[in-house]
Amino acid sequence: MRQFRNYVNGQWVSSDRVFQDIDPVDGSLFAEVHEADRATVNAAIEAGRRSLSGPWGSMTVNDRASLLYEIANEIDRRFEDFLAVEIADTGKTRSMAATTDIPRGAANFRVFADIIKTAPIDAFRMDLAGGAHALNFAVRKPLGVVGVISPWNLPLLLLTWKIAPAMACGNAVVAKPSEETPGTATLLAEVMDTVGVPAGAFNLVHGFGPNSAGEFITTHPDIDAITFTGESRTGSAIMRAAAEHVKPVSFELGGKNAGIIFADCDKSKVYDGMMNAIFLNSGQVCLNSERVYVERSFYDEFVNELVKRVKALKLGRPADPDTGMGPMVSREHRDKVLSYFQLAREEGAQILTGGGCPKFGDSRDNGFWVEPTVIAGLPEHARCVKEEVFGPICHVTPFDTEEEVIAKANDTRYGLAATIWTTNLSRGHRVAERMRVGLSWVNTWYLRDLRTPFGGGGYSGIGREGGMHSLNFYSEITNVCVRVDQEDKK
Ligand code: NAD
Ligand code: 6OD
Repeated sequence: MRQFRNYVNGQWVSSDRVFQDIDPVDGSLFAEVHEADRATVNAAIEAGRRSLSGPWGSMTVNDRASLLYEIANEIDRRFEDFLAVEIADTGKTRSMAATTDIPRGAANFRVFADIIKTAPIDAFRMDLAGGAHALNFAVRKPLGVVGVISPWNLPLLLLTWKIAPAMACGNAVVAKPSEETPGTATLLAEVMDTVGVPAGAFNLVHGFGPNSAGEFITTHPDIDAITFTGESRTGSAIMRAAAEHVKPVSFELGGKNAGIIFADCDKSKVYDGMMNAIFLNSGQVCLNSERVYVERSFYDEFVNELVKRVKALKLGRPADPDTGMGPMVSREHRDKVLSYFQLAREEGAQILTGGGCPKFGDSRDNGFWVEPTVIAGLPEHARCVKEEVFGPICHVTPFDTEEEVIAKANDTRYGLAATIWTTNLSRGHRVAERMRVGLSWVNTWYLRDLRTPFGGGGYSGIGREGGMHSLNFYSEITNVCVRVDQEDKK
């Protein structure tokens, strides 16, 4: 049986407590995972601290950037290993893992290597009375030991999205991947080992949240910052833990995102675009549109075509090129999504398609599948319109005016993303800017330039990462102010 172990101070660490890593396609056992106890997490944090005054701490920016490139190249070299493990952990389609998850895992290291090498610093000259002046300039230093806690939906992509800039800035990292998807994080530790990342600069611990590795990291007084992606409720628990020792936090949390379809949208693009926005990764992307608003004159046509396409979506094995959707990541998550299908019925929704579990007549019946689902007819205050499901479901509603749809889209405690479809250029700009979100897309969705700010407000998060925003979070910036007199006193 494959074993996923902890990686601490450049050594592989086993545990006598192991938990199971299950393949969600058919419920089979894929691997055993070694849960880090408190002593192992403490050792990881201490190793991180020591690395800052060892070879890792004395590397130049250029040397660090070269090492990040080597990590990216090694991920590329082991592409097929990463692909196989990511697929076994998540059940996602091979096409998605091969075009998004694994290449982005490598790209995150390259992008932040490039950005740190060219990152500007603030500098201000201040003239003083009597002809003297002062020169102010900012010095970028690592924060110290950063705790990285990540979710299961885009395991390698989201872990490296935080590890790469943290390491680019010279921090040591203690990373905890989701207990559901420990695989590619373990391969990443192998990569760090292979390319010679100094011991202690990167540490990996496996486990759960409360009373396990997640909590051991977030409550540790010697962690200098916490960067977290996951559910809003977990963010709230981590924020309480971080408050005790006044630690900076960067949070990328949940969403209940709106898709807005105007009748003048490009009909040759909107269906593919919205099928992706709703169902990519089986609806398990924080940016997915679970609320779809369609201008009334186009509503019937749009909904009929959407439902036709959803019915044609093939639920299949990851390697099958015809597969359009995979399973939910776990039994627990499948049950949560099914409970929302049930709630939709109780709230009086019309189920336009889906709403149940598929039957395959083969081993997939032991996996964690649900049907892609479209519902309609609920009032805006219904729980299914307000709460994040994080599954392959959307609620469709007609609207009449731009003002009305902006108000409805913004009527949420979340504030992550929106996608707007129109051929009216001014309207596209206008509506995008009025969305109360961190990310507005027009005539596209989840198109990413890694230099841009990424994140959300309200229940969707705290802060922005991406490009210089990441560097600013993962750095302690010291302003140095030097007084320069016009002449030296004799
Ligand atoms: P989750 O919050 O259950 O778990 C995320 C991570 O936190 C896991 O590693 C888990 O073990 C750990 N954890 C849980 N409780 C903890 C605690 N008390 N202390 C420390 N660590 C703890 O989230 P999930 O189910 O893995 O992911 C799905 C959620 O993530 C959805 O809400 C989704 O919207 C959100 N998400 C957001 C973004 C974004 O960029 N905004 C990206 C991906 C996923
Ligand atoms: O693409 C990214 O950088 C990113 N953070 C994506 C988040 C997706 C949420 O599920």
